[in-house]
Amino acid sequence: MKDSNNNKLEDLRKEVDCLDSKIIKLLEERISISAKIGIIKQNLNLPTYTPEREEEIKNRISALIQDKKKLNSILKIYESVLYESRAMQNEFGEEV
Ligand code: PRE
Repeated sequence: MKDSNNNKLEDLRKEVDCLDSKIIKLLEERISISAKIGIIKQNLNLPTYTPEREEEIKNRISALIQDKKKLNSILKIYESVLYESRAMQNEFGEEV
């Protein structure tokens, strides 16, 4: 029983590692694109923070989440993603 639980734990952690690798790749891609958006906004003299676009993103992802029990957690994660996206636009916009 203990052995089988240990094996299961190891397998599940491997799955988490595999998902983390994919998430990191996608987050890096998202940040790069957001930095490009940041440069265009700078050129157009637009503010980094666009609340109506963030609302649209949150509504869109809320509709995509199938298991509504996970909705609040995922929305919280997205709050951080958007917060950091804005910070990156301000910090690294010129480098991309
Ligand atoms: C982005 C970042 C900041 C804004 O407040 C809204 C959205 C995002 O990361 O999705 C990108 C962006 O700047 C934009 O779409 O206008």
